[in-house]
Amino acid sequence: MANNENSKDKQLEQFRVNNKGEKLTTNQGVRVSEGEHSLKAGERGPTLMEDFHFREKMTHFDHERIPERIVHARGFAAYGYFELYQSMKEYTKAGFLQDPSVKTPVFVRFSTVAGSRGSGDSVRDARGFATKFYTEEGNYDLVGNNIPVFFIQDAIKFPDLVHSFKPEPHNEMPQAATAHDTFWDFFSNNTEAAHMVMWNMSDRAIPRSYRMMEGFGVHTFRFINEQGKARFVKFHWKPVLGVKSLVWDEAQKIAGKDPDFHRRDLWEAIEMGDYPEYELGVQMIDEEDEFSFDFDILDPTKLWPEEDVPVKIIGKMTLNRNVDNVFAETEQVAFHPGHVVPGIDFSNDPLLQGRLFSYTDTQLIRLGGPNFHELPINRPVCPYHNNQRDGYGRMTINTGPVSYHKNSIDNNTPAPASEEEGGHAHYQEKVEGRKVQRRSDSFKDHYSQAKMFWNSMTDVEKEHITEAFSFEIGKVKSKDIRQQSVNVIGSIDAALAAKVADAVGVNPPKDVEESNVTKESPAVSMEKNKIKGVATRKIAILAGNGFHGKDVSKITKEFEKAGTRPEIISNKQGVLKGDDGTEIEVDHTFLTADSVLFDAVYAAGGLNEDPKAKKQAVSFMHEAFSHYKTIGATHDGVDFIADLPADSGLISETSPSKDFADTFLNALAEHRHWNRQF
Ligand code: HDD
Repeated sequence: MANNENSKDKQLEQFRVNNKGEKLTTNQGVRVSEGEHSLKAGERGPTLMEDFHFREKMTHFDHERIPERIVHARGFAAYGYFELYQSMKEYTKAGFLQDPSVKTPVFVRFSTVAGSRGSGDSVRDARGFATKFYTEEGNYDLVGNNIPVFFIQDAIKFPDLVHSFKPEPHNEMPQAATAHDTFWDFFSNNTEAAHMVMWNMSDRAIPRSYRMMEGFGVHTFRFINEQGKARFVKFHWKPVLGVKSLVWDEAQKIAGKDPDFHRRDLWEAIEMGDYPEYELGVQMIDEEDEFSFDFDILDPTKLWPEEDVPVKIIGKMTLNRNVDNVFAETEQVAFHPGHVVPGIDFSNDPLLQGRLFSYTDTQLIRLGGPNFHELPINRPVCPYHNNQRDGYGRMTINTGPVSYHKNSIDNNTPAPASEEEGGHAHYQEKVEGRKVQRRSDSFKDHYSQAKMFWNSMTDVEKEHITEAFSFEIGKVKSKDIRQQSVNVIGSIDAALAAKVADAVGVNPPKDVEESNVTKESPAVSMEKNKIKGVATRKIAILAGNGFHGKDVSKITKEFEKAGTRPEIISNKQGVLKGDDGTEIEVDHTFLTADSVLFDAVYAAGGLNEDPKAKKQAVSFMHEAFSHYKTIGATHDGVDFIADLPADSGLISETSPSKDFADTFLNALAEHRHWNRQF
């Protein structure tokens, strides 16, 4: 049976419940006649244990919370589908990668890594990008991040890494941040983290939107085709809208103004029909070329430069449906890098090998037992049959006496399938060696790709990385750790280390050998790969009564036509009247919105009469300017930006020309105007 994009949705339908219009019952289905008062001995007397409705309601409530994920606790998810552009038959026998006419349903959960479930969305952190493909051959999970490398090389160090970036144990501070002593102590003593930390200090770690970031499978996996030929493979997600980020000051303010910034953005985009899209790319290396690179392709702190191993775009994922219930779906979804289908297999990357243990283990405690695969969100869309039985929360009613293999009673079924019948057979890689607790010498180089990343940055990106290091290490209380951290940076780039040292009050590194790598990989630079566009970007229109009705309506319509999302901000809610009687509904006030929540601002006028509103509008515009955003003003709105220096991102026209909206939109397509930085 060919899969289709709706097969998961159809399966979920049988679990959906809506209580609207129904009578209140207990979980046993008994209707209750009283919902406000517990059973008491006399109106002013004690509550009686006999009140089964009270007991049941209270017990259920007392158990509502489950442990949050140890990492990636804060996340948000959506449904969609994956479609293939071209058959990948030559490289893999994975069923969902054969036929471009098949659409595979997916569920994607995006997350931050360090923060608790209630932490802010816009913190500096890697973002999780976990995709569950509900294929006809079973679930395939691609559990990646928005950064293509990882902090450590061996999974045994994962608890150390996580302990170092989580809030410090003695005072549980800071929340959702690496800017503290233990993380930088870890960094300076575990230099394999150098490359990933460069990415973390870059603007990649403060994405504008989940819709505007890349995803990476990080590890080297294997593709295996029908003939049994294997190739090494790395997976990439490339957002159709391009990769866009916030600026650090803005990100920090958003964490206060709207801690739900990224989940709201994803939710609203899907509700409005602006479906996020990501193309799937693969990099492949023939097994014969395993040792042809100046790094070990099994080392998860290394990427395969896209200039050397091109990314082949093979399909596209579209997210088009929000969840019905965040707990049931987003919270209970259980990902696992070990959920693979025939045609996809593992490599010996020691980080991946350890992950293969950790994920089931964590779900057992988090989801309370071994039957979490039966939760609606986790069920495959194809049937599954085996002799696993019982355990907490078992939902399946397995009939018949047989729960063992081999058996005569059921004619030796369920029986393993041959490869021809679609059975997954582990790739028969030849392995030999002594049992050792050592790391290969080929994993020893910690700095070359960190330096390559630095070499690949534009001046603007370098400046942001320098500031990020200065901020993070500047928050470290121990001067020794600040010094050690700067010394490690010195092994990447001496000039960068000197700047950070100056900012954080320690000495530039002495006797530290700087990496002499000159190689660049332009593909890792956001700025060099900028995709210009305005679709789905949010424009704040500042307006008050008396605005120029004709001009402002025309400009707003042009903004909408271009696919942007304009919203009206004023000093109070309600309806605004223009000079010609045009009416517009206010979306937000200066109290409920803020410039950091928008991509651009247009001051349309009408607010000058009220001195307080004028002040708020001026500060709104100035803040947007300081975050390098596009600013436009017409009519008396131009007064708000009178003292700002002219540049290509500032469009001020008292009587707007017919090109005003176009000029504004072209400037918005640039995303930010970095010339203001220097
Ligand atoms: Fe992990 C969750 C991604 C290394 C152990 N990881 C988790 C999630 C993502 C990643 C996206 C959230 C899934 C969701 O939304 O439910 N993890 C990665 C990547 C890694 C990585 C890209 C490196 C390449 N992880 C890693 C290691 C270990 C773990 C080395 C342990 C050996 N990860 C876990 C976990 C989590 C998890 C503790 C917490 C919640 C969960 O699994 O379901 O098992």
